[in-house]
Amino acid sequence: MIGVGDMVLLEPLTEESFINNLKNRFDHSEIYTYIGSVVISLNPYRPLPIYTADKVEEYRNRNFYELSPHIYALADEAYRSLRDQDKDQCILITGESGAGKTEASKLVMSYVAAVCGKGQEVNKVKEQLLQSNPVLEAFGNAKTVRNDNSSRFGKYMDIEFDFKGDPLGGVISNYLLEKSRVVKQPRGERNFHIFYQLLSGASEDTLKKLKLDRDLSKYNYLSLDSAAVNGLDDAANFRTVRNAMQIVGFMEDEVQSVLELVAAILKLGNIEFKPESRVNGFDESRVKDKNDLKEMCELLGIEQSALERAFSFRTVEARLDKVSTTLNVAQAQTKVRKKVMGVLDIYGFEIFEDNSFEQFIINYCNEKLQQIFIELTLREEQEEYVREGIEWTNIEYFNNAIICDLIENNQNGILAMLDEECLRPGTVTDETFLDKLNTICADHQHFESRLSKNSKFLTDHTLPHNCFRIQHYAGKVLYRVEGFVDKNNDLLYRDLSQVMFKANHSLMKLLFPEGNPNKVNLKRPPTAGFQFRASVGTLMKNLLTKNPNYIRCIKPNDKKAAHIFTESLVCHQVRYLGLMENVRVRRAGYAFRQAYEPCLERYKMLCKQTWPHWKGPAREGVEVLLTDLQIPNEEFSYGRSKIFIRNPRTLFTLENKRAQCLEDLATLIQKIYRGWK
Ligand code: AD9
Ligand code: MG
Repeated sequence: MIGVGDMVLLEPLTEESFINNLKNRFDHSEIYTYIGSVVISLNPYRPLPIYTADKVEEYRNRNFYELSPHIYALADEAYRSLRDQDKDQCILITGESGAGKTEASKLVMSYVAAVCGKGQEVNKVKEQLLQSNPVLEAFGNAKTVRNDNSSRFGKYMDIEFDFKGDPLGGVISNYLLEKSRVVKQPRGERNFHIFYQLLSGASEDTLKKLKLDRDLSKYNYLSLDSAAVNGLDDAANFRTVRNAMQIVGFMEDEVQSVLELVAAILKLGNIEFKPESRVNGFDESRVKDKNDLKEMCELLGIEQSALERAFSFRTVEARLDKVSTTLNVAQAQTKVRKKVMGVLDIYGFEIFEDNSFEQFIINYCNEKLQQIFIELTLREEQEEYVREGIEWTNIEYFNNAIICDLIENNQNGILAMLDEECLRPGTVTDETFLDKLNTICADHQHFESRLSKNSKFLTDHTLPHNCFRIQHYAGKVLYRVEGFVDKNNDLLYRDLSQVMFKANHSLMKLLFPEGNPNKVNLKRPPTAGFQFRASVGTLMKNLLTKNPNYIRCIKPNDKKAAHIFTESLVCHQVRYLGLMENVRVRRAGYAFRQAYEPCLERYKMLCKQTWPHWKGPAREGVEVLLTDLQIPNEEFSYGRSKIFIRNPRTLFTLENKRAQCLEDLATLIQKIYRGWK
C-alpha cells in the first residue's frame, strides 16, 4: 500500500499530512483514497490500466476495505446493498469542472453493467444504458477553458433493477442545458461537440443531403480559434455517436431528422439581418442573404415567407400577470417494486473570467449538492450521536445553507427577485434587476439576523459596473447581470413558434408544441430559474430517500495535464469540500450502526446463549453476543436504540463468522440429506 489508503487511519492528521498523502499516492498512480466509505478521486489526466475486466473480477463481491481503494469498490458495495438488502442507492459525484465526475459516473455504470445479470435481453438493456452516454455528451458537452469535455447540463440517471438485481432500464433526467452556447461561445471554447462531429465525420453524401459544407469557417456558430481539440477525434466520435443512437433505439429516419435539425441550426446562424426603412419612418429588419434561409426552410419543411415574416415582425400580446405552476412530482407509479440506483453527474462548480446566468445556475446546483453532503455526513451524523446518547465532542464545519438560502429563498432570494423583476410590468432590464438586488441585499445587512446570510452577497466598492459577487462555498464569483432577465424569461415570440410548429418535419413540430394555434395557452411559461429551482428541489428530495455513496473528485492541476499535482489547488478543494472535517467526524465516530433487533437477528447464530431465541430485550442480547465473541470493549458503544461499531473490520469479522456458520450449516444439511438417500 502506498501511503495510507483510508484517511481515517492517517497519523498525525493535519491538512499537510492529508495533502502529502494524496500527493504520495497520486505520484504512484494511486488516484483513489478513502475517507471511510467516501471515495476521493484525483483526475490522473491519462489512461490508467486499472479499469480492465480483471480488475472488475478482483473487486467483485469483496468487502469494501479488503483491497486497495478503487471506485469499483464503491460501485460494488452500492450494487450489493441494492441487490441483497433492498436499499435504493444513489451515487453522488461532486467536484469542480474537469475534476473527473463524468468519467467517474461512466466507470460506476460500466462496473455495475459488468457485474449485474446475464442473458440476451439483459445485455441489450445494459448496452442501451451505456450507449446513452456518447449520445448525451455529443449534444450536451463542449470544450470549455476548464475541460475539453465539459458537461453543459446536469444529468441524473435512475438505473432500475428487478428483485434479482438484473437491470430493467433507466430513466434519465436532464437539468438546464446551457443553451446560449449554441449561439455564442467564450473565447477559447467550442460549441457542442455534435456540430464538429457532424462536419468532420459525416460522409460526403450525408453532408450533401444536409446541404452542409465540411469547412467549419463557413458557419458563424462555430468558433474557429479552438476548433481542433487535442486528443479529440471528432470524426471517429461521430461514428460512435451514430452507432450509439441506433443502439439506444433511434430509427434511421429519426437519426436523419436529428441531423437535419443540427444542420438547420448551422444555417440559422448564418442568417444576417439588415435594417430597411419603412414609409412610417420606422426601421424594420430584413434577411440579408436569403440562401441560408432558403436551405434551412427546405431542410425543415418550413414555408420561407412565413419564417421571414416571423423574423421581422412580432405580434404583441397582452402580458399575463402571474406565474403559476405545479411542482413536478411525476414519480413513475409501478406495480412491481423496482430497486433503483441513481447516478448524479452534474456540471461542476466553475469560475470564468466572465460569469453569467448559466454559471449562476451551475454554481447554485453545486451548492445544493454540497448541502446534501453536509447534511448527511457532517450534521446528521453528529446529531445522531447526541440523540443516541453517545459521548461526543462537536466538530465545527462551515454550513453553506446560508448561501443556498441567499439564492433560493422564496421571498427575497436572488432567483425570486429575478422572477419578480421578469414579471413586473413596466421597463425591466438587467440593470433594474441589479438595482433591486443591491437595495434588498444591502438593506438586509442592517438586520443582524440576516447579516451572516447577506455577508455572502459581497458589496464593496471594487465591483465592476453591472456585476454582483457571491461568496460561494468553493470561492468568490463575480457575475455580470447582462442577459439574466432574458435568459430567465426564456421566451420565444409566438410568431416564431407557430411557424416552427407548422414545419413539415415531425421532430421540429414536436419541439414547439406551444406553437399549435389550436392550443393557444395564454399562461406564461414558468421562468428558467423557477423551473430549475423546482426540479433541483425535487431531485434533492429524491436523493434523500436513497442511501448515498459519495465520490469527491479533485482536480490536481489547471493545465489538464498528467503527473502534475499543484498543492495549493488541491488544498483549496480539500478545504471547501470539507474533507478534513469529514475525516474528523469519521475518526471520532463509528463506521457502522444498526438498531438492536435486526443486529441480534443477523448474528444471533454465532452464540449459544442467543441462539435460536433470545428472550430478553434485544439490547441485552447484543451485549451477550459481543461479549461472548470477545469483541474488545472500545470497539463499540451502546446507544439508546442502536449499537455503534467503531471499526469496519469488526463488522467484517462478524460477517465472516456468519458466512462460515451458514456454510457449515449447509454442509451439515447436505450430509443429512445424503444420509437419508
Ligand atoms: V465538468 O464539471 O462536466 O466540466 P467533469 O465531468 O468533472 O467536468 P470529466 O469527467 O469530463 O470532468 O474529466 C475531464 C477529463 O479528465 C476527461 O475528459 C479525461 O480526459 C480526464 N479524466 C477524468 N477522469 C479520468 C480517469 N479516471 N482516468 C483517466 C480521466 N482520465
Ligand atoms: Mg462532466
